[in-house]
Amino acid sequence: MYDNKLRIAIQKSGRLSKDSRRLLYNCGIKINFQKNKLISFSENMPIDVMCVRDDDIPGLVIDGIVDLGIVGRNVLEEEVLKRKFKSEKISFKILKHLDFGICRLSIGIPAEKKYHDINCLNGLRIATSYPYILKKYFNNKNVSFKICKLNGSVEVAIRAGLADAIFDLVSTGEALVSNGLKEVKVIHNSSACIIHNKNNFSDFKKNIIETFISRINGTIKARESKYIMLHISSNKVDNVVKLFIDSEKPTISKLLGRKNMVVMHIVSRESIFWETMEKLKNLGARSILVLPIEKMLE
Ligand code: PRT
Ligand code: ZN
Repeated sequence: MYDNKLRIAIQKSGRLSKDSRRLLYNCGIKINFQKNKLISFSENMPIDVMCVRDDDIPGLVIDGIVDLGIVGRNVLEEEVLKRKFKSEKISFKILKHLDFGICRLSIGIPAEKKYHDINCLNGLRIATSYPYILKKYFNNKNVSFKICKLNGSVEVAIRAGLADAIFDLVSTGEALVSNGLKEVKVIHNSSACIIHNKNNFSDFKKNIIETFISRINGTIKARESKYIMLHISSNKVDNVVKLFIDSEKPTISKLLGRKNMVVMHIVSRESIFWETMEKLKNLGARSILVLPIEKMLE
């Protein structure tokens, strides 16, 4: 592998591709993505991006073909269990859990069927694209089942007479309902994550990875944080501070021409809800501004 460039694998097209590209963009990594090109190059950093099917990403990282990968934990876990089953060597580490691609792997059965616990599924045929995760769970519970491995259209497997139950990804649950199914057991929670191979990286690559992760942390923190400005009577400053216990100490300055009034600048670590705004107003705060923060580096 090249030592003078970091190679990152992301999903080519699908549910994670837009967010993965946005993440790179927000971290200041400019990529000139070319349609149908396997590898795209960064214009401003020594980084190449490989656009592939999500299922290939864990393997590319574990085999050391790319340095980093952005993939769902569901796909990662399935690949890891598959390799463990084959007694293959696995070397990777989750560098960062991300806040997109949030979903769960659940068991679905026909809506009219009764369900008490997992034993109700004993001996049934279950359709899934995730046989290893399913097998691990059922083996731990000592429940037997038959597998119907499908790479897509899992939710129609029961109606097509291929299976009695399904084990599939669920986000809103709409797909289950529209296929006459109900979710009876969540087995695995998932979201996207960044993984890397545990191989020793050169100092050069280590530096780029550190910068990348620190920028991701900065963008995530910035997204959750808000910048607040308000005018308040100086004897109410302590009451305002108490409303933002997790925030750093505010900056306070004089308000020109208004004795006993000050301007407070606060960086809040969390979203500001209407309730907090109303509490501020009740304390006598005026000209309350809540602004989004674009980037934050600490
Ligand atoms: O072509 P490639 O192999 O790269 O893509 P893919 O078709 O295998 O995957 P893709 O793009 O569908 O999903 C990529 C990843 O997104 C998954 O591995 C998960 O980590 C994550 N993700 C998040 C989801 C969902 N949410 C999701 N809802 N993946 C799939 N779904 C499916 C779900 O199974 C259902 O069929 O979307 C449908 C609608 O879901 P509901 O519950 O919102 O109705
Ligand atoms: Zn896939």
